[in-house]
Amino acid sequence: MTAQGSSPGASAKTHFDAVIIGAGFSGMYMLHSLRDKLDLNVTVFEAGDGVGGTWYWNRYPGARCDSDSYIYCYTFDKNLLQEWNWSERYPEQDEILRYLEHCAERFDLKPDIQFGKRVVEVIFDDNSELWTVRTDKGDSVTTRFVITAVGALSTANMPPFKGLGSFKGKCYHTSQWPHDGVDFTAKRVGVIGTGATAVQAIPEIAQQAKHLTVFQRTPAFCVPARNGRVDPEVTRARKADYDGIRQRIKGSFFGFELNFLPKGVLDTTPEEREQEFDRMWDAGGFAFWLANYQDMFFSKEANDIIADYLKRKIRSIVNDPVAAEKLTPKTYPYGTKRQPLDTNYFETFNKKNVLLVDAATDGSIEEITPNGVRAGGKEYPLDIIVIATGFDALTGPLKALGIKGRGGRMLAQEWEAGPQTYLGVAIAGYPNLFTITGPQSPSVLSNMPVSIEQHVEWITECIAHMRRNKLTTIEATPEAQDAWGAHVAEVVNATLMTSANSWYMGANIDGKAHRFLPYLGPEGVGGYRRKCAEVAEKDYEGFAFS
Ligand code: N01
Repeated sequence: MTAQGSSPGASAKTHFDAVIIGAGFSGMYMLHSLRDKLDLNVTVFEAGDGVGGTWYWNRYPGARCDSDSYIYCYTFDKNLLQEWNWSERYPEQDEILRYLEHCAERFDLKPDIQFGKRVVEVIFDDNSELWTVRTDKGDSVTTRFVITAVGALSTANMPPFKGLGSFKGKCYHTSQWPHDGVDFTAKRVGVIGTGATAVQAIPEIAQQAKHLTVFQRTPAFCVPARNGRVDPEVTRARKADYDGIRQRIKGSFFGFELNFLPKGVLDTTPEEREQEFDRMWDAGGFAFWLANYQDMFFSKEANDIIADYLKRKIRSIVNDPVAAEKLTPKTYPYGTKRQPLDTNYFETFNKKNVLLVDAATDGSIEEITPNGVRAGGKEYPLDIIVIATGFDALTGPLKALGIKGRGGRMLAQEWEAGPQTYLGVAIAGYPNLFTITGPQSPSVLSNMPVSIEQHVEWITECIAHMRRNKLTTIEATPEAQDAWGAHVAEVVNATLMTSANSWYMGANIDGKAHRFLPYLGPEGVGGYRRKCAEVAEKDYEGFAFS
């Protein structure tokens, strides 16, 4: 594969006003903002050979977005909103990638993106107050500002299964999928993991493979996606209302047009709530998760009532009662792990060519053998293993950048006990470094483009403020950072979210500190946006300038 055409000039320069790391949704808009609004001299380093980030890498079968397409896009340009047409409620990976390619062309971004270059070191010099950014291709450039646009779910979690290297067949992690696809025809396939990715991939693979074995460690509460073509009338109405849509999603809790029901499930009759549950189940998508009764995340009793509805659904779909029982979550409250959206996931376990190996009842994975996977003392022979074990979320991609701040302090070391940030966008001791959708910001608890646009616009205005006032550095104060960390913890500790072994908690990675990673603000992304605006209005309260 050849890298897409960045201009020869981009790699010849050695000093920039700003270096952006990553050319997905975040990095592309950041480049457009700094270069075209502030007229800065900017370069982007991108590890992939094309734009797209998440949508460049995750090409596994069934990969599509779980957010509704009409709001899973940039909203900063009114003409762009009018000219692009999404084909489906949840577009497939290749359609989103086409959209991002279109944006890259439309805003002429590629000349300032250096493809196929992975950043390996980002070091602050206390004397010059500049950063030096180095890549695996030998680049070394200096810059005033660094903006990480590396995504929250971009560092693959590849569990160190014993014997992994001995497998004689093919083995793929879902986030590093071959660009020319994988043919499962007549193959015995094993999928490890049953999170949102596997829930999308399993029904697709089962249709093609001779036999599919699913290795489940923890069952998932799934809700139907209810994907389908978008009615042109609906598209027209949305395009006419984009000003309203923008305003609603920006002020909402999760960046969707969804709001919790203004009452508790404990205040309803069984008949009333069953009707509401049916309505949400039939609507599909995130309504069941993010627009349910408002006590769902606070009361275990309320949560149990809601979870019971989903458990009954599993039993009604899966024919074999033993398989249904294995697929029924029992160890964590509903909604405390990311909601997977499915298309025929539970139905797939009714197929004759699909076998479920459940860690709790059949035994955990012990090793990968030359011929397959051994779990619970039994070997399952396979031709292809699909590893759908997720990511070292939020902190993983930042730790991998080799960031060293003031006095050589190392971010990866300082974050061993969990991330410390101010507003999830800046870090004390790391001047002029901004993290788009970083830990302790709403990030993965929101519809990502909404949070990305908010961060990009806030960072752009902050840098514009510095230029207007001839300021050289901005840095979060340790006091503001500590207070933010305490606030992030306090808010989430009042909910059930910390009771699951989720990747939100860092619990999926051996040795990773158990700390809730994103920010679940009391007023969601709308409240967080207001907080960030207030900080700026108060002359960047909590930051020190030089
Ligand atoms: O990863 P996951 P994912 N041995 O961590 C299991 C986003 N996404 O790639 O639950 C055996 O959720 C693990 O088990 P457990 C979305 O935000 C977005 O599926 O840890 N099994 C789990 O079942 C999502 O949440 C879209 O006990 C092991 C699975 O592997 C995030 O990506 C679509 C194991 C991993 O599930 C991550 O989802 C898809 C081990 N050692 C995903 N280690 C969109 O719509 C882990 N597992 C945009």
